[in-house]
Amino acid sequence: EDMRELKIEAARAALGQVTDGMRLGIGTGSTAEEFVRLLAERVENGFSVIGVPTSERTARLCLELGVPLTTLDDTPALDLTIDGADEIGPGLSLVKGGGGALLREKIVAAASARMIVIADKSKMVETLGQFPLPIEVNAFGLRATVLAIEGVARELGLKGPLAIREKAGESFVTDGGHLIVDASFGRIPDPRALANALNAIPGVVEHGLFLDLADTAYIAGDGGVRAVGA
Ligand code: DER
Repeated sequence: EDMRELKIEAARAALGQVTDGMRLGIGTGSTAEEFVRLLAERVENGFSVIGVPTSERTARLCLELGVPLTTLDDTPALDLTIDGADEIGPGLSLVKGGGGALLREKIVAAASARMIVIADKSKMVETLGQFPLPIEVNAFGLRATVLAIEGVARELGLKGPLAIREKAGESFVTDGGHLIVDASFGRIPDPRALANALNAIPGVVEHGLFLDLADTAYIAGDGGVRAVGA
């Protein structure tokens, strides 16, 4: 099947977990957008949900398709977040941030009682790190922050180029006004140790290691969709 079909199947499986009246966190990326499209159909048929979008991009799609939106200020406790991932590793550890929305995605996921990840089978990995790890950094002191990231990586035996994410020849700027450093470590054997070390760097706003956040993943493959537990 083509990739889009797989994303739609994973999204449809997650939709089955959404019940009337739920307060949702709505993810970012092409798979999450298939979920928004399916959710919008249910809303058209009288389903009542409200959602907190994890990016301006997702917000625009929800507005266009009629999915009712709210904010975390008005709705600080969410029932369920549905989002994609760039990599899904052991214990449903995730690398996220390929779409640049990792800060709002993690804030929304952390405010939710449950998090379901939807993905095609290509996202499943034995060890995280093949996908460059997105690290959201404050623009102030960027070079010092990059040095600090290199330092903690070296201490953890991780090596690999760091790149400031660009878009159309300029530095990519997130919805939150920050920059993103993509770290190509290749393999991250101990994601928890790296997450803790990155969290201690003042200039690091957030990173794309989502650990102990996802409860279930719906993975679409050739034989259909399978549910993977944490
Ligand atoms: O940026 C993100 O975290 C997205 O969820 C991304 O990781 C998945 O995007 P995709 O569904 O388009 O692969």
